[in-house]
Order: sequence, then C-alpha cells, then structure tokens
Amino acid sequence: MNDTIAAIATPYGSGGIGVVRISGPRAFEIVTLLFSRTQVPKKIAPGLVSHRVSHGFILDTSDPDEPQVIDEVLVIPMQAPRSYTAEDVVEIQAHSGTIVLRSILSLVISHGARLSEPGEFTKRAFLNQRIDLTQAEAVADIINARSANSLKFASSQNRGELKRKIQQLRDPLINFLSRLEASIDFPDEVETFEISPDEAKQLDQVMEKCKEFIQQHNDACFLKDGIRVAICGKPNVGKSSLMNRLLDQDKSIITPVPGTTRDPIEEGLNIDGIPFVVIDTAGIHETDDLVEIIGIEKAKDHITNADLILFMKEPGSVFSEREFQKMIPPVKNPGAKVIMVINKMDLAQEKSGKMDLPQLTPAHAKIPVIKISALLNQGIKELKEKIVDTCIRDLSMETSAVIPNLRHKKALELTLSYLESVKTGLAQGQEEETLAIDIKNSIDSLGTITGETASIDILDTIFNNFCIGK
Ligand SMILES: Nc1nc2c(ncn2[C@@H]2O[C@H](COP(=O)(O)OP(=O)(O)OP(=O)(O)O)[C@@H](O)[C@H]2O)c(=O)[nH]1
Ligand SMILES: [Mg+2]
Repeated sequence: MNDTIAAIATPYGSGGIGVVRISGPRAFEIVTLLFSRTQVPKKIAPGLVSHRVSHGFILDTSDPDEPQVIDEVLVIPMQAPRSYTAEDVVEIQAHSGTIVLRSILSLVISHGARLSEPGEFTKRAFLNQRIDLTQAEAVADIINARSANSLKFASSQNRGELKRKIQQLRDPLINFLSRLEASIDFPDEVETFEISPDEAKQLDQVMEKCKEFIQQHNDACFLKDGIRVAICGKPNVGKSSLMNRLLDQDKSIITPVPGTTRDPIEEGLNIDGIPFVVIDTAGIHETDDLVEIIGIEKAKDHITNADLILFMKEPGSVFSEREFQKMIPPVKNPGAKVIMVINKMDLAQEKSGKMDLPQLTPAHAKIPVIKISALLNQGIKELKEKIVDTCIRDLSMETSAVIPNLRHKKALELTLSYLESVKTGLAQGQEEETLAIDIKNSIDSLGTITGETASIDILDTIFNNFCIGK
C-alpha cells in the first residue's frame, strides 16, 4: 500500500480516448516528471492542481538532447482522499492505441511506479475504507452487467444498499453479544442471563431477514448469470434454425441432414433487458453413432441444468408422454419451466377441418404452446414474449433493491446456522460462554460480507476476478 501503482484503465485497442491511471504517494511527482504544458521540456515543472484538468504533452526525456513527444494529453490529478482509491491519483487521458498507452505506462513505470495487479485500485479503495466489500464487488458487477436490470441492482449495491442492510442485521447481534459478555465478565453484578423479549424478537427478525436474502439470491441470481434456455427436440425439427432466429445471427449450422448439431452451442441473448443464455443442443433419438451419442448426453446435461426448456415439435408429429419423459429428464432446478414450440408451421396441413398439430396430453395441458416457422421468421416475437412471461412472472424483482451474490448467500447461510444454534442453546439453558461464541461467529460471518472480517483469501478471490486498471 506504500508504493505507487499504475495501469492502462481502458480496453486494449484503438479508440477515441485511453486512460493510464496512477495511484499512490508518488503519483503527482511521477506525472510532474513526464508531463509538460508545452512540446519542449521546461525547467519549471508544471504545478498540478487537484481536480483540475490540465492540457499538455507526455514527454520522454530519457535522452535529454532529444526529448520525444509521446502524445498530447489531458491530465486529471486527484489529491487524497478525494479519489477512487482514497490515495493521490492521476489519470492521463491520451489517444487510445495499444502502443501509445503502453509507451506512457512504461514511462510511468520507469519513474518508479509498479504495474498494478487486477482490481488493485478497487482493493485500495476497500483497504482505505472508502468502500466496503459489497461495494467493491458491485464495481465488477457494474462492469459485467448484461442487462438493464442487473445494472440497476449492481448500481444500488455500489451505492451501499447491501452494506446498510447487513449492518442492520449486525447491530442487534452486537448489542446482544455485549450484554452476554457483560454477564460473563461481571457475574456478580449481572443476574443470571436471560434473553429479553425484545432481544428474542430481534433475533427472530435477523434470522427471518437472512432467510429472505437467501431466497432473494435464489430467485434472482439469473439476473447476473442469465436465465438458461435449452432448445431440445428430435433431430431436424429446426432447433438450430430457432437458435439463429432468436439470436438474429448465423450461430448454429443448419442443414437438412438430421444430426447436424453435435456439440451444444451457447450464446447470450438479451430480451427486454433480461439476460438469457440460449443453448442449441443435439437432436435426441436412438442412435448407434458414437459422436451423436456423446452429443445427446451433453444435450441432456444442458436440459437438466436449464431454467427454461423449449421443447420443439413439428406438425404431423404426435406428443407422447414417453418421448417427453425421455427428452426432459428430471431437472435440477425445480422451478424449471417448459414451453412447447411447434416449428415448421408453414408445412402444417389442414386435415378434416383441423391442423395436424401435436396435442398435449391432459397431464401436460398446462404447458404453453407457441407456433412458429423458423424458416419464415414467423412467431419468433410471440415466443420471445412467452419466454419472458414464463420466466419472470412469479418474481417481484422491483421490490427488492439488493441481490446477494453466491458468496453473500453462503455467509448468510452460515450466519443462520450459528443463530439457530444460539436459539437452541437459549432454549436448553446453555452457558453464556457458548452462546457468546455462536453469536460472535454469526457476527463475524456477516462481517465477511461487508469485509470487516474477510480473510486475505476472500479478498484475493474477489479482486483477482477484476480486470487490470480497475
Ligand atoms: N419448412 C420449414 N423448414 C424448416 C423450418 N425450420 C427449419 N427448417 C428446416 O429443417 C431442416 C433442419 O433444420 P435445423 O435447424 O438444422 O434442425 P435441428 O433441429 O437443429 O437439427 P439437428 O441439429 O440435426 O438436430 C433445415 O433444412 C431447415 O431449413 C421451418 O420453420 N419451416
Ligand atoms: Mg441443429
């Protein structure tokens, strides 16, 4: 934390503007050595005024006889603690090109800065207590947001919403612990310890809240990862054609030959701001072809893990209970849903006053049916609407401002288990010391969410997933 770090903060490649970011005690000094308001070095170093943009040039003066202009830049100095890391920070806005930014970065490094590790700027913001761990994690979520909704939740977490909610859970536990500890430390002054009705109520409320947050994670984690939609059906029903129509791009290979798709093909798709991951799978049928058999196994894996299954049929085919069971093995996600998609409607025949469409059996009568022609691009809009409707119908996404991630969820589960053991302990008249240990553990476990009690390992895992320069 005592050294000065630097990195290119913008994506590699050509672009309008690229930023080199420097943070640490020597940030101002280093930039003063490189930066000049004119194209020739001046004896008097330019004074950098915090939070004021300066225009000038980055000069390479390693050969004093022939100073070289690297780029025309804007420099933004930000004095501690009013910066992203809460340290002295300077951002150099240059033209964005790999060579120009690298040249500036190597000059900065040659003057004594060190190349930053992934996420090190945000890590410093956390270690300097400008943000807590949930806010740091939200930074990564904002960068990786795949839909307007996930951005909304990440941004609210970044503003400290989750931090506040976790603190609200910790406060009553801390009060309870201090009363317990007082009765341990001063056994003569405090009568035998008994939980007050207020404390009992608060304990229940904290447990309820933990459960609510865990449920919120389960309900809405798809907002970050995307709802998994598997397209399945017999060979040649048009799964790959539907995949390409949904994505509006030629992603999967389509041929009239049954058994074209072997490997599952996955692609992200955004419908109405909700992220989906669509998976095209191999046609499922009996076969001796070794490659196809492997493809079918993989298809079944994806179907088992899907949140939504598009079960494809053709006109003229029959819906059978057996085929359905075979095609859609028991899914891992109990909330998984199915839509029957009848494709090739352009080929549907009118037979004795009725279309020759597969009919659902009474046991499956509730499965929604959508008729499409992937070839003619008909019914795709209706299918997308049905997909959204089916997936988010039961969710009250708007009411909750935060969505705990998997790490938070695990910490909440641990908290809950400690609190359950406190409750049992209280009911059984357990010693104060034992109760205090469980309460303390529950507080610490909540603390890992916000970072008060997070281990180095937790921090490393979180920040290593960041990009360099963030
Ligand atoms: N008439 C008609 N043909 C279609 C339609 N959708 C797909 N096809 C044709 O059906 C054939 C198979 O299409 P695919 O999309 O490759 O089918 P698939 O289900 O992915 O097949 P496999 O990967 O072999 O399991 C191709 O010749 C498509 O052009 C449709 O809506 N109408
Ligand atoms: Mg295919």
